[in-house]
Amino acid sequence: MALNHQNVPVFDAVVVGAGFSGLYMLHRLREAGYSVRVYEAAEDVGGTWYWNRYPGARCDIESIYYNYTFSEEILNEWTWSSRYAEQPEILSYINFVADKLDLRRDIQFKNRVAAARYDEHNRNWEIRLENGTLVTAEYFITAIGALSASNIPKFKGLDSFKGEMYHTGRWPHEKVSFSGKRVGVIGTGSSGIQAIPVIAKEAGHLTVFQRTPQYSCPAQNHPYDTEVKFKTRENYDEIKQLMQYSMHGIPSGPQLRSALEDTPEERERQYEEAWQEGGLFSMLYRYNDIHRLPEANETAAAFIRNKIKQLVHNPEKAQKLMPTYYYGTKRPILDTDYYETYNRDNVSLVDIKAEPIEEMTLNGIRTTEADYELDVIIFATGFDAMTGPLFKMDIRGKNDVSLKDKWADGAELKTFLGLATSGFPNMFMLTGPQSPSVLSNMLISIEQHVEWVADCIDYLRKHRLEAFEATVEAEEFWSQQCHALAEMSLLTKTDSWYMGANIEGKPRGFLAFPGGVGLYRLLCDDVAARGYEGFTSSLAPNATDKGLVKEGFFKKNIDPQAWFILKQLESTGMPPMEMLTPELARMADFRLLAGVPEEVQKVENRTIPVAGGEISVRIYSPAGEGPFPALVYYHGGGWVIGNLDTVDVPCRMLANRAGCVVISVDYRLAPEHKFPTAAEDAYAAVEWVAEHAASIGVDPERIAVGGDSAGGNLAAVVALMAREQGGPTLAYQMLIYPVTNHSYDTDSYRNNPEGYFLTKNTMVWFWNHYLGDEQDGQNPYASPLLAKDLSGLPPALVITAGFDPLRDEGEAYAARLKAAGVPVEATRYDGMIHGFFWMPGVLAGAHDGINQAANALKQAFNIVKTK
Ligand code: N01
Repeated sequence: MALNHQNVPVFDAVVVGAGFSGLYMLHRLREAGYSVRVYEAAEDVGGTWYWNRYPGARCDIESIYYNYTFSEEILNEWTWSSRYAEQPEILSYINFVADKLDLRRDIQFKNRVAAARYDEHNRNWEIRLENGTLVTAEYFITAIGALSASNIPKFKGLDSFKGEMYHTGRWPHEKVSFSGKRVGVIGTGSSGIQAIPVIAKEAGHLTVFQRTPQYSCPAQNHPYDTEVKFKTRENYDEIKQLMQYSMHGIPSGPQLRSALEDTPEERERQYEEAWQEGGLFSMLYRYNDIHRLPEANETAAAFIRNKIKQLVHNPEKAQKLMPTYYYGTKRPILDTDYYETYNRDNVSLVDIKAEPIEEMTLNGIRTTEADYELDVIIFATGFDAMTGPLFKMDIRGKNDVSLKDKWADGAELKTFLGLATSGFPNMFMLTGPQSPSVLSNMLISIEQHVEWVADCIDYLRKHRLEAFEATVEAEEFWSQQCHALAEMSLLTKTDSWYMGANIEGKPRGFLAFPGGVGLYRLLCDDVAARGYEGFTSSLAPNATDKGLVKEGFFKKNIDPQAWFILKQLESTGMPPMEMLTPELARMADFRLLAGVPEEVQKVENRTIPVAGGEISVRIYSPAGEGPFPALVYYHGGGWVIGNLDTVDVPCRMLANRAGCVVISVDYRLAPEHKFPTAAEDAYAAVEWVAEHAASIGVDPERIAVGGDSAGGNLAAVVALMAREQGGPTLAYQMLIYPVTNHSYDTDSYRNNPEGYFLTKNTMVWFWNHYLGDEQDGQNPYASPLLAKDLSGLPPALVITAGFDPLRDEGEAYAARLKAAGVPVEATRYDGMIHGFFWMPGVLAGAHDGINQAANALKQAFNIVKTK
C-alpha cells in the first residue's frame, strides 16, 4: 500500500465485500500484481453465507456445481457431503479458500464503505469508510451481492413487539431456540420455505403469514456417493464448459420440445420424473416454452398445484397454498418437506392477502381478522434486490452525481453489460443489476465477471488508458435488450423481486439480464475482443496510441441489435446448417426473431395447382374495400428451407402498410425438387393470382412480386419469365438481399464469409441442393444477373445488408437494372445482416426495411393506377 502526499492510502483497486465475488476479485488482481484492499462489514468472509444462517439455509444449486472452478487444486482438495450443502458447510468452504489463498491479509473486516466519489482531476476514486477513514484507488469494484440489503417491511408498531425478532438475512451467530415457543414467520420465499419445516419441528406452535403462495419442488437432497464425486471430478473440464455456455450456469438446459406437443399423459410423466429428480430447473427444463407461453406454463403450474392438493391433507390449507402466478416467474424454490409441514398439528397458515397485517402489537401480530400471540417473529421478507445494496452507499461519479440520482432510484437503471454505467469511470459492479447473476448459478457468473474485469484492468494498464467508462449509447442499448428479452418471456407478468415489486415504492422494471449466462459470456468476450467497444477512455499523459480510445458504440460497424442476435444464435450452439440434413435444417424455428404477428383483416390458406402437383399459398388481405393491388411474396431459405411461417410477420406488415393483398407462396423445396421447380412454382403462382384476381379481391393490373434472399431470386426470375413468356404485366419487383448469381467471387463474400448469420458454406450447400448441375447455375432463371438483357423489366426496389455475403450481387443486379433503363431504388442497410427483413421482433432495422418496402410498393401501385 502506498500513501499519497496527504498521507491517504492509495490502492490500485478497492473491492467492497468479501463474499464469493470479492474474494476471487482480490485473488485475481493480487496475482496480477495490483495492490488491492477489500472492505467487509462483517467480522469474517462469506458474504451471503455469512449472514444467512437461518435454520434450514442451504444452497439450491447442486453443491458440485456451486463452487469455484478456477483452481484445480481447490477443486481437488474439497469434497461436498451432500447434493445441496447446508450453510455451515458452504461457509467452511469459503473459509477454506480464504485460508488457502491467504486472502485475509488484504481484507479489512468490520469496515463498512459509506461513500465513494470519483475524482475527475486525479482520475481515481476516494472511498470513505463509516468510521471516517479515507482511501483512494484507481478502480472501485463492488462485490456486495445482489441480495444483501434485507427488507423489513414498515409494519405499524414494529418496535412495540416485546418478543424476539429476526430477519433470515441477518441471522444471529448464536443458536436461536424455538423450543416450546409460539413462532410467527412472515414470508414464504426461498428463505421462508427452507426455514419453516425446520422451525416447525422445534417450535411449540408455528404460524406462517403468507402473502403469495409459491410453487416449490422437492430438493430430493441426499448424501453424495463416491461415484458421483469421482465422475464429476474426472469430467470437470467438460462440465465447466457446459456450465459456462448454458442458460443458468448448470450443465443442462431446456429440452427442445414444446409442452403443448405432448399428450397430457406424457406431460404428466415428464413432470413426475422432474419432481422425483429434484433440482431447481428440472421442471422448467422439461420443455422449451414453459417460461414463454401461458398455456405451456399452465401445464407445469397445474401439475404442482395438484401435488400440493395431494400432499396437504387439509383441503382448506391446500387451497390457500395454491399459487396462481406464472410458474418460474419468481425464483424457483426447492424444499425439504415444505408442504408436508402443514399437516403438523402445531402449524397454522394465515393468508395475509385475505386478512392483511394491520400492526405489530406488544404480544404479536394483529391482522384485520385476529390477534396472533407470538414469542418470536421471523421476517423471511427478502431483500431490496440488485440496486438496494448499491444505494446503501453514497456512490458519486462525474460532476458529483450520485448513482441513486442517475438511476432515479432505479427507474432509470442503465448499465452496459451490467458491469459499468456511464458517468462512473473505473467503477465495476460484480453480479450487479442487468447482469445474469441472480438468474444463474452465482459461482459461474461471479467467475466470469471477475475474470472479465481483471482482463479489462490489465488491458487498460497495458495501453495506459484511464477514466474507463460505459458510453451512454451502449448502456441505452443494453438496457433496452434486457427489457426486450424479459418481455419475450413471462417474467415481467408477475410481481416479483426480479421486478422490484417486493419493495414498497421501488420502481417496477426487470432488474437482471435474462438472456442466459452463455449468451452473456459471448457478448462480454466480444466487447473485449473489439477493444472494449461500448466504453470510452482517455489516454494517460504518457500514452501514445490514440487508436485505442473508443468514441462510440459500434458506430461505423455492425448494428448493435444485429450483433446481439448473432451472439444469441451462436449461444444456442446450433451446428452450421451445412452439417445438417435438409429435414433437420428445416426444423430451426426463428419465430421469436419475427416478433408478435399483427392483425390483418383476413388470412386465408389455399392450395393452387402447379405443374405436377399443388402448393400452398397464404393470402393476407388488408382492411378496406377491394380490389386491392397485390404482392406475390416468396420466402427465403436458399430454396431448401423456409416456409410460410418464416415470413408471416413481414407479410402481415406489408399487407397493412402497403394496403395490398399479400400472397405468400410455399413453393416446392430442393433437393427433393431441384431447379427449376421453385422458379416454375413461383411463376405459376403469379399466373394464378392474375387469373383468379377477382376471387381474392385483387386488381389484376397491379400485381407486384417480391421476396427475400432465395425468394428475392425467385421474384427477379419471375419478372424475367413474365417478360419473356408474355405473362402478367408486373407493377413492381421488390428484391430483398436477393441471390442473383451462382458465384462466390465478390468482396462481400470475401469480407463476410462467416459470422454474420448466412455463411459462404451455407450458400454453397444451398446452391448444391438447388442446382441439378453446374450448368444450371449459368441459367438466368437461376442466376438472373447473367441474363443478357434486363430492359423492360418492372421497376425495382433492391435492399441489401452491409454484413451479408450476398450484398454485392444484389447491388450488382440493381446497377444492371438501372443501366438497362429500369427505375431502381437501391438501399444498403449498412449495419444489418442477412435475414434482417423477417426479424422485426428484435431489429429496429427490420421495421425500417419493411416500411421502406411498403412505401415503395404503395408508390408503384399508385403510378400504375394513375396511368
Ligand atoms: O425473499 P423473497 P427470500 N408483507 O423475496 C413476503 C435467494 N435465496 O429471502 O411473494 C408480507 O423471495 C413475500 O411475499 P410476496 C433466492 O434467489 C436463495 O425468501 O412478495 N409479506 C415473500 O413471500 C431467493 O429468491 C436460497 O407477496 C411480505 C417473502 O416475504 C432470494 O434469495 C435461499 C412482505 C420474501 O420472499 C430471496 O429469497 C434463500 C410484506 N410487506 C434465498 N414483503 C438458496 O436456496 C415481502 N413479503 C440458495
